[in-house]
Amino acid sequence: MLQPADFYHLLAKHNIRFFTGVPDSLLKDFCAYVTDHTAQQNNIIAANEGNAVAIAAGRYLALQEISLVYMQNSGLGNIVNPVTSLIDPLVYCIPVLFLVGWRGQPGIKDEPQHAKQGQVTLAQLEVLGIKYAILPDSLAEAQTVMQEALTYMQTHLASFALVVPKGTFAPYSLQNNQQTPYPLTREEALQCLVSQLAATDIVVATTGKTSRELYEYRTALGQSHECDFLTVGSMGHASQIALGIALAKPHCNVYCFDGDGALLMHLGGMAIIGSQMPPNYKHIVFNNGAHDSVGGQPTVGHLIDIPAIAKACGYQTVLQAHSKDEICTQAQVLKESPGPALLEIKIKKGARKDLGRPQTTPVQNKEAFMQFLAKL
Ligand SMILES: Cc1ncc(C[n+]2csc(CCOP(=O)(O)OP(=O)(O)O)c2C)c(N)n1
Repeated sequence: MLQPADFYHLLAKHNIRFFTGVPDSLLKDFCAYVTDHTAQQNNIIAANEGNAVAIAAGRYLALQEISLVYMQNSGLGNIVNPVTSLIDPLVYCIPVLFLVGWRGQPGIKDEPQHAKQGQVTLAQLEVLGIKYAILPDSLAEAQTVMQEALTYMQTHLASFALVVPKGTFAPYSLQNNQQTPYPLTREEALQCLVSQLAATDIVVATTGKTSRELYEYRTALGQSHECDFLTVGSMGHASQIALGIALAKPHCNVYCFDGDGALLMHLGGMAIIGSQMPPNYKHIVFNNGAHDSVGGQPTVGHLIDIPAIAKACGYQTVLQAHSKDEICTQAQVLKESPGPALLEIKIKKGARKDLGRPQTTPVQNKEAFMQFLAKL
C-alpha cells in the first residue's frame, strides 16, 4: 500500500503543492493527509469537479504551477466541459494532474451506481485526450509513474490522470477533525422528520448515507420503500428530480432530502426551484458542513446562509431547526406553509459504522416508486 505521506512528499518533490477537488472514499486517506498538512488556501474543496479544473487553470495562469485535482471517477462527467473547452491543448493548453478514484473497477465488488462509471472510466479519459496511468501501490513504482506524468505534462502542456484502484492508499485518520456544536446526527434528524410525514408524501433522497439511512429507517418501521426515490448516484441532482416530480404531481407533497455538499455541487438548481414556484415542494437540507459519506472532509455548508440563499431564489418559506423539538415544530409549519419551502437542519458529522445498504436494485426501486406515483 502507498502511504499518503510518501505520495504527498513525492508530489511536493515535483513542485505539486496546490490541491483542489471533490473528495472520494477511495482517496479519503490521502485527502485527509492533505487536509492535515496543507495550508487551507492551498487545498480548496471545490463545489464540483469542473470548478476544481477551473481553479487549477487559474492557478496555472497566475503562477505557471501545475495543480493536483482529486476526484471520484463519477466526477468525470462534471469535468468534460472545462477539459474540452478550457485546458485542452486545442484551446488554452493548460496542464492539470488528476487523481481519480476508480469506483466500480471491473472485477471488484462495488455498489450498482458505480458499475457503469467503473466500466467506462479509462475510455472516458481516452476520449477526452487525457493520458493516464494506474497509480501503483508501491512507492518505487509510483515514483516512476510520477516522473513519466511530469515529463509528459511539461513537454506537451497537457493533462495527465493517475487512476487509483481501491486499496491503493494505506489508512490515515484525519487529525484536524473539527466537530460542530449541533446535537443531532443526520440519522437522528432524518428519523425525526420521517416520523412527521404522511403516507402519501413523496421523498427524493440524495446520494450517500442519507438514502441508506432512509432505507434502513423505513425497514425498521416496517414501512414500504415505495414512496422514496433513492438517488444512489447523480450527486447534486436530487433537488431537480424532486422538482420534475413536484411539477408533474401538483397535488402531492414532494420532499427532497438533500445534503449540503450535494446542494453546493449544483447550487443553481435552487434558483430554478424558486422561479418555478411549485407550492408542493419541500426542500430539506441536512447540513453537517461536510462530505460525510466519503470521509467527512469539510464543505462550506456551515459558513454560508442557506435559508437566505433560498429566500433570494424565491422560496416562499425558509425555516431552520437544530433539535428534535424544533424539527417536529418546523415539520408542521412546513406542511401548512406555501412552497417552495426550505428547512435547513444543522447537524453534526458521523454515521453508524454498521449502516446497511438498500437491498433492492435501482431498477426495483424505480419500478415500485413509479407504481406508487401512478396511484396518486
Ligand atoms: C459527481 C460526484 N462527485 C463525488 C461523488 C462522491 N460522493 C458521494 S457522497 C459525497 C458527499 C455528499 O456530501 P453531502 O451532500 O454533504 O452529504 P453527507 O454525506 O454529508 O450527508 C461525495 C463527495 C459523487 N458521488 N459524485
